[in-house]
Amino acid sequence: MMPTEKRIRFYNYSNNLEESEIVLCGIPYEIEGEYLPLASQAKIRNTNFIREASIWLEDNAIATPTYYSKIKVHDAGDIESTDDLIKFTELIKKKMKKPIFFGGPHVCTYYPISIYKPRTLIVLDAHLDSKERYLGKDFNSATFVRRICRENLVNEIIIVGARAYEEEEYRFIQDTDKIIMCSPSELSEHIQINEEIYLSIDLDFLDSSYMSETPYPEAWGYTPHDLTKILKTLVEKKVEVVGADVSEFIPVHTLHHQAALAARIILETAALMKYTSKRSQ
Ligand SMILES: [Mn+2]
Repeated sequence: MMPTEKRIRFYNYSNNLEESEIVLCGIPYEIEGEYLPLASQAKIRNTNFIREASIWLEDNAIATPTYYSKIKVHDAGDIESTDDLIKFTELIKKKMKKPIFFGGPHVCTYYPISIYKPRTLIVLDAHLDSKERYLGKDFNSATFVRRICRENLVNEIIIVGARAYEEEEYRFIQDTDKIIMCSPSELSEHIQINEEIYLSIDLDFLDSSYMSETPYPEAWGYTPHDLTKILKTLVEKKVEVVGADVSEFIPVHTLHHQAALAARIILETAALMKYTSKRSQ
């Protein structure tokens, strides 16, 4: 029912749940039955490939003046079903912890959003994920932003870095005043000081030359430096990050350096959460 304990813990974090403010939870790509042909080609589970890469990373945070080892993080293992994801997120919220979900399909963002209902959802993504239907279904990683919008789960959705979409979903976004599309450099003007946010990072936000271990890689994209600037913007705005995810990782080619980049992004997200947290100041 609850996430399983794994032998490899992310970044060797050994803190237990009670003493940690931040809780990591892996999501295997198979969870929603999405993109199974590609997922089944992966030679190793996405979450454990990232965990293994994380062990060898150095300690300094890049966007915030801290060290990863100073952050109390609990690795709760992997979620195995969406029912478990819902139950686990409810438990973490009740315990007033901040979750970071990693590796899984982007549709999984819907569940923590429906439970935390943050004021603002910030999505870094090459895509809009706002289609009416995709592959014959109205709920999956290409449509879930539209559902969050329709169900009024948040006040505002800011999509940063989108560069690949259909006319129909682009029009939907233009017609709603709930969703803003912007570039990384424009993000600052759309966020209030102390804003409560959930941060969702689809790894295909990065240019496909940096990140190809993702099911829908896109060129004309962004660099890790652009991501650092975004994180620094969020620090300047003193946002309160209630939860986050780093999604869409499939190690089909077992490219270690890309797993290491994904692991760094997870650690940077934890550092942002810790550094901007009102509770720990
Ligand atoms: Mn996406």
